Amino acid sequence: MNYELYYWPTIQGRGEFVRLVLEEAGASYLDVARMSGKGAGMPALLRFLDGRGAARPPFAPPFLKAGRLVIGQTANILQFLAPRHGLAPKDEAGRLWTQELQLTMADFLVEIHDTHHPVAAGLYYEDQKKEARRRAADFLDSRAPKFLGYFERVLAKNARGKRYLAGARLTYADLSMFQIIAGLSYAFPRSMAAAARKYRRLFTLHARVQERPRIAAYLASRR
Ligand SMILES: N[C@@H](CCC(=O)N[C@@H](CS)C(=O)NCC(=O)O)C(=O)O
Repeated sequence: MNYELYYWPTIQGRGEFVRLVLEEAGASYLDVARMSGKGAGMPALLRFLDGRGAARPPFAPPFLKAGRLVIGQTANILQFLAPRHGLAPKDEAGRLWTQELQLTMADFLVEIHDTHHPVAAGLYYEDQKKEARRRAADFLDSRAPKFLGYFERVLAKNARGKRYLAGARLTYADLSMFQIIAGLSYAFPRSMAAAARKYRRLFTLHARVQERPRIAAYLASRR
């Protein structure tokens, strides 16, 4: 299947969680808003948001077009894609657990985002720097350790081995955790350098994902 990913063209954002699954799967996809020409670019993305592009319009990017399906909400997209490409557990309990981890990462992501946009998502970081400083301090003191500590424990408790978050094999939750650690390290380099000594399993997972041949090729590419 030829997938079409729709996401804001100039940032990684939530689109990156979908890209990582598509890249690890070796799937064929178009990153539509980053393309130019007829039926591509921002106009193509906006058509869906203003309701012209689909009978079931997504609220916000990312969304994925797969044949006639248009699927919104990051965790929902991943839950659709991953089993089709061997990136989700086969049993129901394993699938539910993987999706639970993904949704907890989605909660974490909102809090990460809000460190730079504590007053309003629509305002530039530069317009809310004072509030961002306060929010980031609390985030680094209490919220980040709570989330990171939780995921570190999940890795330690995995009865099927300590390499991945859910079960014995790589799942979409591991790809997303790679991106969470990468994003946090970009946003908070000093705190995350210290965190690397505390949350060793998570950082090892980040390195393990980064070294996977398809992910390494993707990270080295212009994509
Ligand atoms: N819960 C949704 C959130 C989607 C979302 O907030 N997308 C952002 C970009 S990462 C956006 O464009 N939001 C527009 C808005 O909230 O008005 C998901 O996980 O996909």
